[in-house]
Amino acid sequence: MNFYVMTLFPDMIEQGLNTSIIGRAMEKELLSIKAVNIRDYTLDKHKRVDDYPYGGGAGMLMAVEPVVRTYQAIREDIAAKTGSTERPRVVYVTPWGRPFHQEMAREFAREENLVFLCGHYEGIDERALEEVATDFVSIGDYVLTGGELPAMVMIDAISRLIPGVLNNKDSAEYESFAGNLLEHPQYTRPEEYNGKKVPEVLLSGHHAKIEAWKKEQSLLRTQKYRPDLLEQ
Ligand code: 4GY
Repeated sequence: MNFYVMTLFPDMIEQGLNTSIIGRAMEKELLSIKAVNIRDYTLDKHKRVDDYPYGGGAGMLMAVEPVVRTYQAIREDIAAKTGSTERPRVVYVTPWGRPFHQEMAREFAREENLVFLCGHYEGIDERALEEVATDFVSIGDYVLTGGELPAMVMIDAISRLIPGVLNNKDSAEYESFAGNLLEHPQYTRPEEYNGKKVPEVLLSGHHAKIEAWKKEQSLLRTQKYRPDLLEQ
């Protein structure tokens, strides 16, 4: 999978995603992440990418031209790399988008190329969104200073679903949200800490009992913390 991120802060994307599991997946060429600086595509002689909103209001907006030109450059890159001239899905990350969830991550994980558009300031000229965006997605009901963190959140969630990214074949699905249940409590050594013992059943070696315990604990945890998941 090839990710592209249209951003004014490419370092943030590169620094944030080059470590740990995602970093190793890039080394293994299971995925690539290209952060494209929107400022490189402005035609303004002072390299400005923002301007005042028509009709007034607080703050500045990202102008249409640099965003559309960045998008065109990405399409050329995709064509050169894969031969594909299809329009890639372009996700605009915004608090007014559809709420991101695991099922959406699974759907995006099937794309060959996926583009994220990160806004800053007060947002982006609507005509740029009309030209390039295909999906509008939010990571939650709060307002951040830019779209980079949400884009990174989504890239992380999508990447771990790409075959080969996690070393354990089972781990991508057998986790919180897999069957609309939260994950059971987990323990590693030591067997006792501060008088707290690891639940007996986990040391029993009795696989059927262990599975039953995990199921029950998942259910209890879901009832306690996310009863809404059980109603779905
Ligand atoms: N929450 N989910 C979010 C966000 C910041 C101004 C548009 C969110 O997805 N994005 O808070 N984004 C704003 C900042 C431009 C994006």
